[in-house]
Amino acid sequence: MIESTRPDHQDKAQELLELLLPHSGNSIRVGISGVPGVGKSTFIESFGLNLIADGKKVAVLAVDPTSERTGGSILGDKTRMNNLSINPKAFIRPSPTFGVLGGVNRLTRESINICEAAGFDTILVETVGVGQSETVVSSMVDFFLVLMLPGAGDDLQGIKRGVMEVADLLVINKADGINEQPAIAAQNDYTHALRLLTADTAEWQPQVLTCSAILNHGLDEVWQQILKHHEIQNTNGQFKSRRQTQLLDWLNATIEQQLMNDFHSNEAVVNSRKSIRAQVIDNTLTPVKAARKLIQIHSESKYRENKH
Ligand SMILES: Nc1nc2c(ncn2[C@@H]2O[C@H](COP(=O)(O)OP(=O)(O)OP(=O)(O)O)[C@@H](O)[C@H]2O)c(=O)[nH]1
Ligand SMILES: [Mg+2]
Repeated sequence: MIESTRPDHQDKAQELLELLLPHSGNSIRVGISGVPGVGKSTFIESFGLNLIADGKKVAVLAVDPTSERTGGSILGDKTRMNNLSINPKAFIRPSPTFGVLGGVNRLTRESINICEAAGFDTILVETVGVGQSETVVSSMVDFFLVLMLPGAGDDLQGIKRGVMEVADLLVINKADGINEQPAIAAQNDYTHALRLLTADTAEWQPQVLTCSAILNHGLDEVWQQILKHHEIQNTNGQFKSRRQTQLLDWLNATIEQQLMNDFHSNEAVVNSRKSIRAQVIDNTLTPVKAARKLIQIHSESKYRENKH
């Protein structure tokens, strides 16, 4: 229902979500990012099965920054999550293809709430580490984990500054076989790099761990970090305030998006826009006055609409 673009479905979906609100929120939300091929799906398969063995219920969602444009979707095949995808304690939802009203961003947030109401206590949100997707995902989770490759640490080329800033934990995956030593070298390099970026006084110092998703090595240490972070944030109140900030950001983003859509699709605005733009280009009207004029046209048209 929430994936439907039909307006009546949308209304129903929002009613449903409202009913579910009191039952959602009780989970740890973890974002998992990393370049294509780093082993995100393999990691989630092993990690998710460990959690289930520990008595948890695990939901896996995906944010695909490219799907809105191309219609592609990560997690499309589920082939790297063979056992997890058939486990009754797991729910895996691929990123929807394009056409979702308000975008994949909205959908993932709403899916998180629905999964929580359905009793999933651990939500894993997978995203490919490209473009803005890290920022988007880190703005909807409690903990942001970045998977890295061994060897890429030599000159730190593999990591973007923006990612370092949102990461709560870096994990060098594929630390097995011939990659075991390079993984430890990368761990040292990233540890030094992170120290330069984070203040000594910060209550949470992001660590760098190594793991092998395929051999299921080192994954328990990752979970321990998540639990430790959760405990600290619960104690100092940051868990609650981070979630509140996220809700308000979402509210603001939705308002902006809906107002912009309404404005740009307004017939009166569309009719006047061309000539007003021309005056701006001609330097006969300042951009600010032009904007005010268009906004005025929009309000007047809304006023007339309401009177009818
Ligand atoms: N040696 C080794 N190989 C691994 C490990 N984890 C994943 N791989 C392999 O790396 C390849 C990519 O793994 P995926 O789990 O599909 O990676 P991904 O990050 O989900 O990739 P995309 O979905 O394309 O972004 C596969 O061939 C995996 O078998 C690991 O811990 N060790
Ligand atoms: Mg994958």
